[in-house]
Amino acid sequence: MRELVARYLNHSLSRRGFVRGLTKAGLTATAAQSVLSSVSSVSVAQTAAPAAAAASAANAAVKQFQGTGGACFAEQLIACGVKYVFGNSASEDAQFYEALVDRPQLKYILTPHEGPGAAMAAGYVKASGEPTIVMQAAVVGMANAIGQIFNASKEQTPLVVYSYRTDQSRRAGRDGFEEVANQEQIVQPITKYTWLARRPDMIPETVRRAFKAAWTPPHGPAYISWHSDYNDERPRTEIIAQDQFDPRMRVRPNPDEVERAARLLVEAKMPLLIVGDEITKAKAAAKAVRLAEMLGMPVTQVRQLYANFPETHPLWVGTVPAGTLRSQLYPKNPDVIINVGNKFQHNSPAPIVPRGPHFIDMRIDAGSMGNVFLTEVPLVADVGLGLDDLIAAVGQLMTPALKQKAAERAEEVRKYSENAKKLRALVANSPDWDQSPLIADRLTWEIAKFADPDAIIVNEAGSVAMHSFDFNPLGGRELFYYYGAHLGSGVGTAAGVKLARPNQQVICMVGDGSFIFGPTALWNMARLQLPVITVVYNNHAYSGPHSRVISNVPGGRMVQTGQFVHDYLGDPDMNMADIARGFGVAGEVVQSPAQLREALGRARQHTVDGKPYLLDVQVARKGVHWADKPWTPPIRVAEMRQKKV
Ligand SMILES: Cc1ncc(C[n+]2csc(CCOP(=O)(O)OP(=O)(O)O)c2C)c(N)n1
Ligand SMILES: [Mg+2]
Repeated sequence: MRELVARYLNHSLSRRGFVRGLTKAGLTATAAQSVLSSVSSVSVAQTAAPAAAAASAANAAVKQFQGTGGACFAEQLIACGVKYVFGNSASEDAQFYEALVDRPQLKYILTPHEGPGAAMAAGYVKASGEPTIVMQAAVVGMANAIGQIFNASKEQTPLVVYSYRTDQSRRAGRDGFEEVANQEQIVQPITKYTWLARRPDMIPETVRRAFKAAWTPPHGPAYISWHSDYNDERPRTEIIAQDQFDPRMRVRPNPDEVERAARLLVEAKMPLLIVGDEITKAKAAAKAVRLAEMLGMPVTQVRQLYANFPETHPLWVGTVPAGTLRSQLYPKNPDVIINVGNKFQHNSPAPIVPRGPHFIDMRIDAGSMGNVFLTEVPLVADVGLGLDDLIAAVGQLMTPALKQKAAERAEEVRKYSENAKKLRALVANSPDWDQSPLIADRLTWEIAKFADPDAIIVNEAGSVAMHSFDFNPLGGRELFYYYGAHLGSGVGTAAGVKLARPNQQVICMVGDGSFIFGPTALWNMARLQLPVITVVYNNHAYSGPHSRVISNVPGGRMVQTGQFVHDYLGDPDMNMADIARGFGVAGEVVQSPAQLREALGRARQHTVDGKPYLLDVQVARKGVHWADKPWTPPIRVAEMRQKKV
């Protein structure tokens, strides 16, 4: 009966055919008439809405559409502004692929593994600010994408993900092929919106809700799904443009709080600005600079995805070294701290901002406010608009005496930051500077010297310190850091970033361990002609986990015996240039600093010619208790073999 109702509602069955079907199914003529009248009221409501919409010129953005579920899906994606679909083959999406043939504006990029594929989509979203969708085959494909959905959730990336349910609506619940109960709930804790559409005609609305949830600040991933047979049905439905359902949450802060914040800032002895990713997302770095300059206020950042303030600016005092502001060398005792756009990742029991100083907290992510810090001065706002208001309020209060005070403070900060810059440059004085294999700091320094003034650095280089780049969100070098920390994102992210920004140099710095979690995006670079330079810091090890294990069990048996089961990736050594070649990307292994410069030259030539290139740079293992040839567990099946087969 359910099928009859669906066919009647989507106009593939006449009234007479519907009643005949019902009586055949065993209903009496009266019961069949009663079902007809209740179903007809739904049908009238469905068709009345389109009629009203057509009458209204203002509603031109609402389009009536009838086609397969797959075509409805494609139509709604186009209406959402999607240009690229990142997918991995899913046979039950056949009608969607069919719909793409005559919709060339929707371009499908096949990614051979869902993890790097989702990273590529996320990289594209982050670098372009444009919507996209990632799709995979049912739960089997979704499982591979979960790591990147997790990253998107941590990084607040508006990534929309879809996979159908292989359990079709008429056989679900029987533990069928690729079926898992409550598939969509697997990702619920790491998405802003998770939904299973219950009818084919609900596909576009479900897609719209996913885009609305993902793209309403604070951003985050959304996951949608439906029974795969819905893709084959032919519902009649509405397709609606994105701007018609965007709540346009670009909000200004509470004016009373702005006034209080301005007063605290101008009266502060030593204010401190912490910048966060919402600044980059709102393209508000110039405003953050303006506020800092008005007040002669030093600026810092704790762990984030982007570099949100020009690192060459004299008010920039460097990133907080050890997670909490207590570890900050300068200023030692700020009395007013203002956060603009950082949601804070607390990695120790102590709050990042200590209790004591006044705390002004400006961000759109109200959900992350008031959890660890007190809401002394909460400025819930789009940080671009919030900074506008705060700059205006501070401007009103600035007397000549206060301006003088700010100028003196700016001079003090400048002295500190110039000195800190000199100290940072001492990295090149390391006694191991010219050694082969290279020390990681030398490699980073060489890349920084080589990179274009507006290069984009995608960094997933494990335990490597970032220095020497002088990132500058105001048109200089940009950083995409692996904040989410599910490894295997770097190469995919770099591919997506290059797709979004073809006219900027993109360099991917990646640890060997991280690289091997997700190299398949190299194939996308080769196929799409994405000239990214990938540099692998190949220390044949998990250096970070090595050091962290020792700090957890400092004098234990592992240290005494040198038996670390978890950290050595050599024996045999992996050759990343060979792996790249297999994906159609040229590259080479680099042993020494001298070779590196020449190799970087070849990398540049390849990218100028439109081709990606990979450098597998041999990097020294640093840190305590590394043997030259580390021990590996003596599991050798050769000894167990009795037959030479
Ligand atoms: C998907 C995933 N698996 C495991 C980890 C745990 N983990 C953190 S760092 C790391 C090793 C990274 O190695 P590499 O990229 O070579 O950097 P290195 O530590 O050598 O600098 C691992 C396995 C993780 N973060 N993500
Ligand atoms: Mg490594």
